[in-house]
Amino acid sequence: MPAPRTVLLTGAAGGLGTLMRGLLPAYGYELRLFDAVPVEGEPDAITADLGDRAALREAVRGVDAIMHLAGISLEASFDKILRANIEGTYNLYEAAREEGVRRVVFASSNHVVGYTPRPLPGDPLIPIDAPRRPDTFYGLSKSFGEDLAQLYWDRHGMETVSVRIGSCFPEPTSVRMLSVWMSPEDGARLFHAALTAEDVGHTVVHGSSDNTRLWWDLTTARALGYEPKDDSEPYAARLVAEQGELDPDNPDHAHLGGHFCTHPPIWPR
Ligand code: NAI
Ligand code: 15L
Repeated sequence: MPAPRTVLLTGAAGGLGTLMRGLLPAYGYELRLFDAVPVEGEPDAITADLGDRAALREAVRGVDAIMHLAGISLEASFDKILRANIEGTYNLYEAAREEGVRRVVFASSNHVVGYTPRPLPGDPLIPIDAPRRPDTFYGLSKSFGEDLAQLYWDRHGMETVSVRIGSCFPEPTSVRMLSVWMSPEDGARLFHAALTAEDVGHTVVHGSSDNTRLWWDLTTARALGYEPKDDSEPYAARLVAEQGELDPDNPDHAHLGGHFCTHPPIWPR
Protein backbone atom coordinates (compact mmCIF):
# COMPACT_ATOMS: atom_id res chain seq x y z
CA MET A 1 0.00 0.00 0.00
CA PRO A 2 1.46 3.44 -0.88
CA ALA A 3 1.95 5.68 2.17
CA PRO A 4 -1.31 7.52 2.91
CA ARG A 5 -1.32 11.28 2.58
CA THR A 6 -4.91 12.39 2.97
CA VAL A 7 -6.34 11.13 6.24
CA LEU A 8 -9.85 11.57 7.58
CA LEU A 9 -9.64 12.35 11.30
CA THR A 10 -12.93 11.62 13.04
CA GLY A 11 -13.36 13.02 16.54
CA ALA A 12 -11.24 16.00 15.48
CA ALA A 13 -12.79 18.34 18.09
CA GLY A 14 -12.01 16.02 21.01
CA GLY A 15 -9.00 15.97 23.29
CA LEU A 16 -6.98 13.44 21.33
CA GLY A 17 -8.19 14.82 17.99
CA THR A 18 -6.97 18.26 18.99
CA LEU A 19 -3.56 16.90 20.01
CA MET A 20 -3.24 14.96 16.75
CA ARG A 21 -4.32 17.94 14.64
CA GLY A 22 -1.29 19.65 16.09
CA LEU A 23 1.18 16.80 15.67
CA LEU A 24 0.31 14.73 12.60
CA PRO A 25 0.77 17.37 9.85
CA ALA A 26 4.54 17.29 10.60
CA TYR A 27 4.50 13.70 9.30
CA GLY A 28 3.23 14.97 5.97
CA TYR A 29 -0.48 14.23 6.33
CA GLU A 30 -3.24 16.39 5.01
CA LEU A 31 -6.08 15.99 7.49
CA ARG A 32 -9.76 16.11 6.67
CA LEU A 33 -11.63 16.79 9.91
CA PHE A 34 -14.94 15.32 11.06
CA ASP A 35 -16.84 15.67 14.34
CA ALA A 36 -20.39 15.99 15.64
CA VAL A 37 -19.48 19.42 17.01
CA PRO A 38 -17.67 22.24 15.20
CA VAL A 39 -13.88 22.13 15.34
CA GLU A 40 -12.69 25.47 16.69
CA GLY A 41 -10.71 27.49 14.17
CA GLU A 42 -11.34 24.96 11.38
CA PRO A 43 -14.15 26.26 9.14
CA ASP A 44 -13.61 23.45 6.61
CA ALA A 45 -14.16 20.69 9.15
CA ILE A 46 -17.18 18.49 8.50
CA THR A 47 -19.76 18.80 11.27
CA ALA A 48 -21.84 15.64 11.20
CA ASP A 49 -22.85 12.70 13.32
CA LEU A 50 -21.60 9.14 12.81
CA GLY A 51 -25.28 8.27 12.31
CA ASP A 52 -25.39 10.34 9.11
CA ARG A 53 -24.44 7.80 6.46
CA ALA A 54 -24.58 10.26 3.55
CA ALA A 55 -22.23 12.65 5.33
CA LEU A 56 -19.86 9.78 6.13
CA ARG A 57 -19.83 8.58 2.55
CA GLU A 58 -18.86 12.05 1.39
CA ALA A 59 -16.31 12.45 4.19
CA VAL A 60 -14.39 9.28 3.32
CA ARG A 61 -14.45 9.84 -0.45
CA GLY A 62 -10.94 10.15 -1.82
CA VAL A 63 -9.02 9.77 1.45
CA ASP A 64 -6.09 7.36 1.68
CA ALA A 65 -6.79 6.32 5.27
CA ILE A 66 -9.01 7.02 8.27
CA MET A 67 -8.11 7.67 11.88
CA HIS A 68 -11.28 6.87 13.77
CA LEU A 69 -11.33 8.69 17.09
CA ALA A 70 -14.97 9.84 17.19
CA GLY A 71 -17.35 8.37 19.69
CA ILE A 72 -18.31 8.31 23.33
CA SER A 73 -15.02 8.11 25.21
CA LEU A 74 -16.39 7.28 28.67
CA GLU A 75 -19.20 5.14 30.07
CA ALA A 76 -22.82 5.85 29.06
CA SER A 77 -26.16 4.08 28.76
CA PHE A 78 -26.16 1.11 26.42
CA ASP A 79 -28.48 2.98 24.02
CA LYS A 80 -26.09 5.92 23.67
CA ILE A 81 -23.08 3.63 23.26
CA LEU A 82 -24.99 1.56 20.72
CA ARG A 83 -25.70 4.57 18.51
CA ALA A 84 -22.37 6.37 18.69
CA ASN A 85 -19.77 3.63 19.08
CA ILE A 86 -21.33 0.46 17.69
CA GLU A 87 -23.64 1.66 14.90
CA GLY A 88 -21.42 4.71 14.30
CA THR A 89 -18.31 2.61 13.77
CA TYR A 90 -20.23 0.22 11.53
CA ASN A 91 -21.52 3.17 9.46
CA LEU A 92 -17.97 4.45 9.04
CA TYR A 93 -16.60 1.06 7.97
CA GLU A 94 -19.42 0.61 5.47
CA ALA A 95 -18.78 4.05 3.99
CA ALA A 96 -15.06 3.25 3.82
CA ARG A 97 -15.72 -0.08 2.12
CA GLU A 98 -18.08 1.53 -0.40
CA GLU A 99 -15.51 4.22 -1.22
CA GLY A 100 -12.55 1.82 -1.38
CA VAL A 101 -10.55 3.17 1.60
CA ARG A 102 -7.86 0.60 2.40
CA ARG A 103 -6.63 1.46 5.90
CA VAL A 104 -8.23 2.46 9.21
CA VAL A 105 -6.56 3.22 12.50
CA PHE A 106 -9.13 2.55 15.20
CA ALA A 107 -8.97 4.17 18.64
CA SER A 108 -9.66 1.15 20.79
CA SER A 109 -9.05 1.26 24.52
CA ASN A 110 -7.47 -0.43 27.50
CA HIS A 111 -11.07 -0.85 28.70
CA VAL A 112 -11.52 -3.77 26.26
CA VAL A 113 -9.40 -5.70 28.75
CA GLY A 114 -10.14 -3.48 31.75
CA TYR A 115 -10.88 -6.31 34.19
CA THR A 116 -7.44 -7.85 33.61
CA PRO A 117 -5.66 -7.80 37.00
CA ARG A 118 -2.96 -5.17 37.03
CA PRO A 119 0.49 -6.75 37.10
CA LEU A 120 2.34 -6.40 40.40
CA PRO A 121 6.07 -5.69 40.35
CA GLY A 122 7.84 -8.78 38.98
CA ASP A 123 4.72 -10.14 37.20
CA PRO A 124 4.87 -10.61 33.41
CA LEU A 125 3.53 -7.80 31.26
CA ILE A 126 -0.06 -8.16 30.01
CA PRO A 127 0.17 -9.81 26.57
CA ILE A 128 -1.77 -8.46 23.58
CA ASP A 129 -3.75 -11.73 23.42
CA ALA A 130 -4.98 -11.51 27.01
CA PRO A 131 -8.66 -12.56 27.12
CA ARG A 132 -11.02 -9.66 26.57
CA ARG A 133 -12.64 -8.52 29.79
CA PRO A 134 -14.49 -5.25 29.06
CA ASP A 135 -15.11 -3.18 32.16
CA THR A 136 -18.02 -1.08 30.83
CA PHE A 137 -20.48 -0.87 27.92
CA TYR A 138 -17.86 1.56 26.58
CA GLY A 139 -15.14 -1.11 26.71
CA LEU A 140 -17.58 -3.58 25.17
CA SER A 141 -18.17 -1.20 22.24
CA LYS A 142 -14.41 -0.99 21.62
CA SER A 143 -14.28 -4.79 21.68
CA PHE A 144 -17.02 -4.74 19.02
CA GLY A 145 -14.96 -2.26 17.00
CA GLU A 146 -11.99 -4.62 17.03
CA ASP A 147 -14.20 -7.51 15.85
CA LEU A 148 -15.71 -5.33 13.15
CA ALA A 149 -12.21 -4.48 11.98
CA GLN A 150 -11.33 -8.18 11.85
CA LEU A 151 -14.46 -8.93 9.81
CA TYR A 152 -13.72 -6.15 7.31
CA TRP A 153 -10.18 -7.48 6.90
CA ASP A 154 -11.23 -11.11 6.48
CA ARG A 155 -14.17 -10.38 4.21
CA HIS A 156 -13.23 -7.20 2.37
CA GLY A 157 -9.46 -6.90 2.68
CA MET A 158 -9.75 -3.55 4.49
CA GLU A 159 -6.84 -3.16 6.88
CA THR A 160 -7.05 -1.83 10.45
CA VAL A 161 -4.66 -1.23 13.27
CA SER A 162 -6.67 -1.25 16.51
CA VAL A 163 -4.76 0.76 19.08
CA ARG A 164 -5.76 -0.07 22.66
CA ILE A 165 -4.87 3.35 23.96
CA GLY A 166 -3.92 3.59 27.62
CA SER A 167 -4.19 7.26 28.63
CA CYS A 168 -3.15 9.82 26.04
CA PHE A 169 -3.08 13.24 27.65
CA PRO A 170 -0.42 15.96 27.81
CA GLU A 171 0.66 14.67 31.25
CA PRO A 172 -0.24 11.69 33.44
CA THR A 173 -2.60 12.81 36.22
CA SER A 174 -2.75 9.70 38.41
CA VAL A 175 -0.42 7.01 39.72
CA ARG A 176 -2.27 4.46 37.56
CA MET A 177 -1.58 6.56 34.49
CA LEU A 178 2.16 6.27 35.12
CA SER A 179 1.77 2.69 33.83
CA VAL A 180 -0.52 3.29 30.84
CA TRP A 181 0.35 6.84 29.78
CA MET A 182 1.05 7.58 26.13
CA SER A 183 2.58 11.00 25.58
CA PRO A 184 0.93 12.89 22.70
CA GLU A 185 4.25 12.79 20.81
CA ASP A 186 4.46 9.01 21.20
CA GLY A 187 0.79 8.85 20.21
CA ALA A 188 1.64 10.60 16.94
CA ARG A 189 4.60 8.22 16.43
CA LEU A 190 2.35 5.21 16.98
CA PHE A 191 -0.48 6.50 14.77
CA HIS A 192 2.04 7.31 12.04
CA ALA A 193 3.44 3.77 12.27
CA ALA A 194 -0.11 2.38 12.16
CA LEU A 195 -0.94 4.43 9.07
CA THR A 196 2.19 3.46 7.14
CA ALA A 197 3.29 -0.08 8.15
CA GLU A 198 2.91 -2.61 5.34
CA ASP A 199 0.58 -5.60 5.43
CA VAL A 200 -1.03 -5.08 8.82
CA GLY A 201 -4.21 -7.05 8.04
CA HIS A 202 -5.96 -6.48 11.35
CA THR A 203 -3.35 -5.85 14.02
CA VAL A 204 -4.12 -5.05 17.66
CA VAL A 205 -1.53 -3.07 19.61
CA HIS A 206 -1.18 -1.57 23.05
CA GLY A 207 -0.78 2.21 22.95
CA SER A 208 1.55 3.72 25.51
CA SER A 209 4.95 5.26 26.00
CA ASP A 210 7.95 3.24 27.14
CA ASN A 211 7.04 3.78 30.79
CA THR A 212 9.28 2.50 33.58
CA ARG A 213 6.08 1.24 35.27
CA LEU A 214 4.63 -0.26 32.08
CA TRP A 215 1.89 -2.87 32.61
CA TRP A 216 1.56 -4.24 29.10
CA ASP A 217 3.60 -5.59 26.25
CA LEU A 218 4.41 -3.29 23.32
CA THR A 219 5.74 -5.99 20.96
CA THR A 220 3.00 -5.71 18.31
CA ALA A 221 3.25 -1.91 18.34
CA ARG A 222 7.03 -2.05 17.91
CA ALA A 223 6.57 -4.52 15.05
CA LEU A 224 4.78 -1.73 13.13
CA GLY A 225 7.92 0.39 13.46
CA TYR A 226 6.79 2.29 16.57
CA GLU A 227 9.70 3.50 18.66
CA PRO A 228 8.40 5.22 21.79
CA LYS A 229 10.65 7.93 23.16
CA ASP A 230 8.86 9.02 26.32
CA ASP A 231 8.51 7.66 29.86
CA SER A 232 6.09 8.84 32.56
CA GLU A 233 8.67 8.38 35.33
CA PRO A 234 9.63 12.08 35.63
CA TYR A 235 6.04 12.66 36.85
CA ALA A 236 6.15 9.83 39.39
CA ALA A 237 7.63 11.54 42.45
CA ARG A 238 5.01 14.31 42.44
CA LEU A 239 2.04 12.03 41.74
CA VAL A 240 3.09 9.46 44.34
CA ALA A 241 3.65 12.21 46.93
CA GLU A 242 0.14 13.54 46.22
CA GLN A 243 -1.75 10.25 45.86
CA GLY A 244 0.40 7.49 47.40
CA GLU A 245 1.47 4.27 45.69
CA LEU A 246 -1.25 1.95 44.31
CA ASP A 247 -2.82 -0.06 47.13
CA PRO A 248 -3.28 -3.83 46.57
CA ASP A 249 -6.34 -3.71 48.89
CA ASN A 250 -8.05 -0.86 47.04
CA PRO A 251 -10.54 -2.19 44.41
CA ASP A 252 -9.96 0.98 42.32
CA HIS A 253 -6.34 -0.15 41.91
CA ALA A 254 -6.91 -3.85 41.29
CA HIS A 255 -7.37 -3.88 37.52
CA LEU A 256 -5.88 -2.47 34.33
CA GLY A 257 -9.05 -0.41 33.83
CA GLY A 258 -8.69 1.26 37.25
CA HIS A 259 -11.81 3.05 38.48
CA PHE A 260 -13.71 2.21 35.27
CA CYS A 261 -14.15 -1.20 36.98
CA THR A 262 -15.64 0.31 40.14
CA HIS A 263 -17.24 3.68 39.38
CA PRO A 264 -16.68 4.60 35.72
CA PRO A 265 -16.77 8.25 34.64
CA ILE A 266 -19.98 9.03 32.78
CA TRP A 267 -20.20 10.72 29.37
CA PRO A 268 -21.73 14.14 30.06
CA ARG A 269 -23.70 14.67 26.84
P1 NAI B 1 -13.19 13.01 23.48
O1 NAI B 1 -14.43 12.65 24.20
O2 NAI B 1 -12.42 14.20 23.94
O3 NAI B 1 -13.47 13.18 21.93
C1 NAI B 1 -14.39 12.39 21.22
C2 NAI B 1 -14.95 13.21 20.08
O4 NAI B 1 -15.88 12.40 19.36
C3 NAI B 1 -15.70 14.47 20.55
O5 NAI B 1 -15.20 15.62 19.92
C4 NAI B 1 -17.14 14.19 20.16
O6 NAI B 1 -17.85 15.36 19.75
C5 NAI B 1 -16.98 13.20 19.01
N1 NAI B 1 -18.17 12.36 18.89
C6 NAI B 1 -18.81 11.68 19.87
N2 NAI B 1 -19.88 11.04 19.38
C7 NAI B 1 -19.92 11.33 18.06
C8 NAI B 1 -20.80 10.99 17.01
N3 NAI B 1 -21.87 10.20 17.23
N4 NAI B 1 -20.55 11.47 15.78
C9 NAI B 1 -19.47 12.26 15.54
N5 NAI B 1 -18.60 12.63 16.50
C10 NAI B 1 -18.83 12.17 17.74
O7 NAI B 1 -12.27 11.70 23.54
P2 NAI B 1 -10.70 11.59 23.31
O8 NAI B 1 -10.05 11.52 24.62
O9 NAI B 1 -10.29 12.61 22.34
O10 NAI B 1 -10.60 10.15 22.66
C11 NAI B 1 -10.66 9.96 21.26
C12 NAI B 1 -10.91 8.50 20.98
O11 NAI B 1 -9.86 7.71 21.55
C13 NAI B 1 -12.21 7.98 21.56
O12 NAI B 1 -12.77 7.03 20.66
C14 NAI B 1 -11.77 7.28 22.84
O13 NAI B 1 -12.67 6.24 23.18
C15 NAI B 1 -10.41 6.74 22.44
N6 NAI B 1 -9.53 6.61 23.58
C16 NAI B 1 -8.97 7.72 24.14
C17 NAI B 1 -8.11 7.61 25.21
C18 NAI B 1 -7.40 8.78 25.76
O14 NAI B 1 -6.57 8.57 26.65
N7 NAI B 1 -7.66 10.00 25.34
C19 NAI B 1 -7.82 6.28 25.80
C20 NAI B 1 -8.46 5.17 25.12
C21 NAI B 1 -9.26 5.35 24.04
C1 15L C 1 -10.26 5.74 27.91
O1 15L C 1 -10.63 4.85 27.16
C2 15L C 1 -10.90 7.07 27.91
O2 15L C 1 -11.40 7.44 26.66
C3 15L C 1 -9.97 8.16 28.42
O3 15L C 1 -10.73 9.33 28.68
C4 15L C 1 -9.23 7.72 29.69
O4 15L C 1 -10.15 7.61 30.72
C5 15L C 1 -8.51 6.41 29.45
O5 15L C 1 -9.35 5.43 28.88
C6 15L C 1 -7.91 5.80 30.72
O6 15L C 1 -8.11 4.62 30.97
O7 15L C 1 -7.20 6.53 31.42
